[in-house]
Amino acid sequence: MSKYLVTGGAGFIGSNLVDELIKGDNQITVVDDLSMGLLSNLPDSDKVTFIKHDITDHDFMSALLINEKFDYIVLLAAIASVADSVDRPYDTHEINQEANLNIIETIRREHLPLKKLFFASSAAVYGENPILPKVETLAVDPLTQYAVDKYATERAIINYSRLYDLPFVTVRFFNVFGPKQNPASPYSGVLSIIMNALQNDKPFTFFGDGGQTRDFVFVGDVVSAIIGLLHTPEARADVFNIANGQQTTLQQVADDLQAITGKTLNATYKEARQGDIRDSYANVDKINAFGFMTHTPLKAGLKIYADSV
Ligand code: UD2
Repeated sequence: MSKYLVTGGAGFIGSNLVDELIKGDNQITVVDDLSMGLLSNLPDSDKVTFIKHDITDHDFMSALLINEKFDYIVLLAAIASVADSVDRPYDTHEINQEANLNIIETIRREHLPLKKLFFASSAAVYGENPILPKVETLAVDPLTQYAVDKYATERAIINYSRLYDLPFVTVRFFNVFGPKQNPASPYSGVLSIIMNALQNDKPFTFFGDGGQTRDFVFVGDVVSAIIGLLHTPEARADVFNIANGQQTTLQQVADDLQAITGKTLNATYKEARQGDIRDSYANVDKINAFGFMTHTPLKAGLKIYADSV
């Protein structure tokens, strides 16, 4: 039996991961403050222990790690939105950086046994570096507090792993979509907002002209990458892009969703959001070299998503 800690485990990506982990001989502790996540995202299983708590409570998190001695730790709790971080820079720093630093420092200080720790950084660290596709060796250009804190934590993960020989790994998520993405928040991923608008005949606003590009990656593929990295000992002290490796305009993906659902989007166009990146897509050669990450074609992923809501 393996013991997992998933921070942010009631959130979109975390709960999809938990759904997969309960298929094995695992015990999973979820710490989530339910600021974005939903308790209803979590499966009703005696393999899952849910703790509603804020990861910025350092004493609480340190005591949990020391008492439980997890085999695997997956750090997904975050202010997950670039736009939200622009409004809340200090909260972003406390959640996306300091809380995670406390966790890795506790592991180091207490010499906790651990098979692997995974931290989710973001494609936001590449900023407006015009070179495409984004490859892990590119110079970073963190444009918002969100990107600064994600990058700082990513570096701390790699540095701790090297300095103290700890099994830590980090990734840069591109635009993840799929079942359980909460459309209730304006800060949720754009595809969940479009899907919600289509289903409930609500208006949708394109921030910008719809010509911005993203690398949309299906959440099931992201889960395959997380689990693969957790169980590949040589994947450590390193960072990997997690994406589909395809560049798609927002307009194109909105058109695809309209075709799949058979509904018409009631769309308006406004100014681009502050801190928004124009173009983004990933080189995924590095993660693909392991062979464990699945790549669901975009339209197939959109169909699975549409069928789930
Ligand atoms: C995503 C991630 C973020 C970070 C970043 C890295 C989400 C929710 N956020 O931010 O965590 O990793 O990638 O680059 O996955 N948009 C509209 N109308 C709306 C909402 C969004 O036009 O109602 C636009 C938005 O201005 C942007 C695009 O859609 O140009 C994607 O927005 P997003 O919030 O889904 O994701 P992004 O790329 O800002």
